[in-house]
Amino acid sequence: MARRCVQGEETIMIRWRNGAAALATLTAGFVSEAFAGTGQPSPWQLGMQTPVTESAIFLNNMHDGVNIVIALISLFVLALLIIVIFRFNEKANPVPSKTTHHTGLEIAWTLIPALILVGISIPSFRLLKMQIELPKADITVKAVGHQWYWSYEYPQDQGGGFGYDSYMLDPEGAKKANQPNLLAVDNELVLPAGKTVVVQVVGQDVIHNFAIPSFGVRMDAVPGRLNQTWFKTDVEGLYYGQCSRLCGANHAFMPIAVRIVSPEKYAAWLVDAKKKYAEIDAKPVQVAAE
Ligand SMILES: [Cu+2]
Repeated sequence: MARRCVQGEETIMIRWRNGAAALATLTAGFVSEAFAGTGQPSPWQLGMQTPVTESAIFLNNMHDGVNIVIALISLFVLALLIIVIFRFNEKANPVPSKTTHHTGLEIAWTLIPALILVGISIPSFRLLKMQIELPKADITVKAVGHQWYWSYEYPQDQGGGFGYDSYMLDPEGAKKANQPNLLAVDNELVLPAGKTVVVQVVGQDVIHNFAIPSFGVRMDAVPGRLNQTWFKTDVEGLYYGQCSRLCGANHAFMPIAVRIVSPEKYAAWLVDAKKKYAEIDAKPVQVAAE
């Protein structure tokens, strides 16, 4: 009888494992392909926006991987619960075991979760290092969060020397520009493809947050503190983000729009932008800790 039960359990476990693997593959496939938008959310989206930078790809893989671990653990616990419900209810098991300790089991259920966490922490710290360690910048720009808009500054020594404000377009303006409502802005942050861009992020009044999902970038804009983040993408296009720190009444209405263009187009844009925007004395700010 006991032998049959163990075999039955094994069959159940194998079935569960196969089912879980199929589900995980299905989920990962759907999440990363079918429902993701590039640079903006898409209707019925389930997963992250399509990643276009190295750290965003890493971040997405990490997210999908951890999701699979979560799914497997949840299914395992569910399977244990189902086994307990059917095999150890009062009818099926009228005389319960009086066991209170099982050393092997206690070591296992301490050690295995700890090892799973260590396993997750290794890629997690690698990702953190990738995001925190700034590579040598080809271009440095400054993003300043205000209640409730962003302003961008291009330093003099990189052909810039100007800055401008970036406000959300009203619904009619967004429609006219054929861009999504609540994400479209009047003046986009224009940057070249294939270059390492370091963004210095600071807040003018309260704490804002400079976040662009497709770049895997999310950095607090704190008054009196200069934070830095970076990205590099080869994919030209328009990428939207939003202020991601509650900053007041119009927090939801200060989107970020980054247009990635070819280096040639960027050079041409710089010339035009210099004429268009009033000159300011923008220099890359040195960080005391560096
Ligand atoms: Cu804000």
